[in-house]
Amino acid sequence: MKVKTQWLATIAVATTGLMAVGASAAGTAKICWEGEKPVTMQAPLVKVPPVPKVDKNDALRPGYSGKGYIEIPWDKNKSKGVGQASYRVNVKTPGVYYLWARTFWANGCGNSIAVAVNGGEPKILGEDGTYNKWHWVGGAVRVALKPGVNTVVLKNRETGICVDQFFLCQDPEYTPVGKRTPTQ
Ligand SMILES: [Ca+2]
Repeated sequence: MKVKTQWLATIAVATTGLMAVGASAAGTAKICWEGEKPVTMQAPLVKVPPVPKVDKNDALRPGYSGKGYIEIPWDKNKSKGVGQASYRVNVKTPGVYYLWARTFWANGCGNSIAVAVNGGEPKILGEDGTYNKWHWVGGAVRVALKPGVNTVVLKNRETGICVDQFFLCQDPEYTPVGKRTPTQ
């Protein structure tokens, strides 16, 4: 009887160890939402369409998902730092996520966005050299998400930028491609 009890105890310890390993490995949770659906937004940020009439280069950027995208129209960075858009993101699986955004740099002058999660320091995405087409930027930015509602804020770091979708995933190796189906 004593031997059997020890054996069961060994199995219990081994099982607990395996569960701990599983819990520490990268998860597979993925979250996606549309840029044009903030809960709050201030000028100069706009939802497109309709296309804002700020300067002659303004145009609809085809290839977006959903009903459009959010834009900080190019104004020679006169409004830099002014206005933001905030999103409420529901999280079922808390933990560390990698942040991505599907962006369009409207000219060669703006190629980055700043995003703050749950009131934290804004993280910078972009600063790449892909202009005039929708493409995903990010992947290097890690954020901690809690269960339930999280707040994600798009800041006006520079103008002449568009954001079609945001994406969060737990897998560091995963790279989003094209338009995604929103999860919320
Ligand atoms: Ca969109």
